[in-house]
Amino acid sequence: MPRILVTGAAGQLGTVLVTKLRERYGDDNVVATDLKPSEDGSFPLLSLNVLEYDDIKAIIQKHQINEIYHLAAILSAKGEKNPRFTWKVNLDGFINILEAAKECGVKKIFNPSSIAVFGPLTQKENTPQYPIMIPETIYGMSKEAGEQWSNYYHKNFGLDIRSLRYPGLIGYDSLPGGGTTDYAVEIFHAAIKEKQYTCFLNPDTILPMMYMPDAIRATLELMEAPAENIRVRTSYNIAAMSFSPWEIYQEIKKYIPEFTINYKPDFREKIARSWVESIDDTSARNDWNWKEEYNLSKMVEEMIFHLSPSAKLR
Ligand code: NAD
Ligand code: AKB
Repeated sequence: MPRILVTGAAGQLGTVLVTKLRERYGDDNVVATDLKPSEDGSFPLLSLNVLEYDDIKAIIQKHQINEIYHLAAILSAKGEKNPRFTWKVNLDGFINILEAAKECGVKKIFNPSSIAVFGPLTQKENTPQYPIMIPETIYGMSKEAGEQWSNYYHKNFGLDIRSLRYPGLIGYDSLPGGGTTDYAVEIFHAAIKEKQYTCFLNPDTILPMMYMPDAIRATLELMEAPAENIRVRTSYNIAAMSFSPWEIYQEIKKYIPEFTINYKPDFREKIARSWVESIDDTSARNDWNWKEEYNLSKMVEEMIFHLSPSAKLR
């Protein structure tokens, strides 16, 4: 039975992932940690700052941890406000996890990466597994460097580190934490509550996205795949859908006809334009049988249903 440590567990992904991990492996086998308590206090959380190396080691030893999901990070938009600190949390924090794992004999680690590793020189459509990667945000730089550190610790110290380049994640039971893709969650809450949304991206800016249940399933399937199947030790491309603000608006309007949108692009538009539009995830499909379940229309239907059970469904 795995004994799991989750860092950054109170965030958008951690909130959902911890619940799933606990369903699967039992409450006592999943130690959730973060800087702060979870927003709704939905599960017990220990305090852990990933910049505190000795504290990481103490938690690993005390709870006999043998697997780590390292989610703690500062995302793309928030990261641009304080680049040096973002680099420190995202990269030094990850290296602390790697070193503590090596020292304490923890062999298996999940380290999420992101489509933010791509940059303006990357092939924009059907982006391959190994394209040119010169990211232009500090978040993307830290994630790209983290991928190289994962590969290095795997090759040199035998750590079984696995990773996904998540697209923007969209879910109904947690809020995003300061990214460029946050609009695709905000738009649902605004559509249901205010019937109006001001989008910080242009109407035609296309980004890869994924519905949270697909992201959780991908994570668990990757982590449970036989080690010999894992042939990418930097991070796997993974895809589900791609759309623009205009396209998701049209889809939501089918359920909330009075919903209106306007556009006031800010610095996040430049970040989004530096990323890619669609992803080739053949390696993930071949190596551990990845397949998405949700496209744009199915995701929108479920989001509206969960956020507003009284909304009129087709
Ligand atoms: P989030 O911002 O919602 O949560 C991150 C959590 O990390 C927060 O709860 C924060 O308190 C915590 N944290 C920050 N600094 C910390 C520190 N020094 N020590 C301990 N905890 C700290 O982010 P998320 O969306 O849940 O993302 C989780 C992971 O998935 C991140 O690594 C992120 O890069 C990656 N990812 C997320 C998305 C997405 O769309 N949500 C897409 C691609 C990759
Ligand atoms: C962000 O927008 O920063 C994140 C991500 C795609 O990594 N959602």
